[in-house]
Amino acid sequence: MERQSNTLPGLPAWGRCAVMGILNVTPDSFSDGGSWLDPGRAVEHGLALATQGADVVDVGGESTRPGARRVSADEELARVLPVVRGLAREGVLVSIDTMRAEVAEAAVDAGARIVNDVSGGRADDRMAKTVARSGVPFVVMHWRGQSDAMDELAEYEDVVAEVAAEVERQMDAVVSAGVDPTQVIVDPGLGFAKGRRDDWALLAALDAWHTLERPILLGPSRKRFLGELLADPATGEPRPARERDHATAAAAVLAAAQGAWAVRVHEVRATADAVRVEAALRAHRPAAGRWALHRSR
Ligand code: PMM
Repeated sequence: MERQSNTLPGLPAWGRCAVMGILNVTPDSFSDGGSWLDPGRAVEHGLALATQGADVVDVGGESTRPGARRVSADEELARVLPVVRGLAREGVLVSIDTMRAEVAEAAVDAGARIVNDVSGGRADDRMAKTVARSGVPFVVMHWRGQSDAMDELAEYEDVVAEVAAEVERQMDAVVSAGVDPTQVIVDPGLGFAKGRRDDWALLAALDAWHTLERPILLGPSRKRFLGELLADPATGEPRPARERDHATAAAAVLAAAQGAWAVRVHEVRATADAVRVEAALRAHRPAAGRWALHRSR
């Protein structure tokens, strides 16, 4: 499958899979909740992620872990705005992880340059028009419902085909609302209304997503499918979230090898190194895509 150029208007062309570092300014995210609630500490952590190799820092003020309840818009704004402003002032490329148009608009005014909406514009009808006005790239992730209900919505016959078709429909919807099609980034939404087997199937088939002709973002970081893969053999308990970073880097490099535009991760350094290894390998491949070895007999 022909891969699209992986460039977006107004953003750098990294020439490899980009790394989006996660900065959750929340008390309850599943793996880093509570660590960065203080705005000063959050900005410091965002700067550290950039130093470790994050090309983008994704700031979120509302947890989307399975079962999570929503916070008010005021609370979300109070959490994210000082952090977005502080990082943008330091020259960090910031994306805002929000399902609210009001938060997206205020964050772009504060310096965010990408809107990452896990609902792809479905949770707030004003989102697509707001993003269209702002003119920044927009992540349309696969989403079937809010976190307190999403586990029951993980029913598929052919997860790869259905998830891609639903994202394509949502892409059409946001473009009808005025979003420039060249600004859309697509994301299969690992862990969102997905079972463990669904996540593996989506990662295995990421290459097929190039039919959508849009840059692909993938968020495997510390997710349940990795925890279950690495479960304790004696107890069957999933590996704790903070001990899933090596597996995350491996999943990230597999996404990069399938042409992902970016991967979204908590622990940046390992993945930043891994995507560079993938890019170097690609640069050393012959144009025809395979080596011709000549046997002497
Ligand atoms: N996953 C989470 C939050 N935001 N955004 C995108 N685009 N893709 C994802 O897979 C994604 C996301 C949940 O993970 P977290 O609570 O650790 O941030």
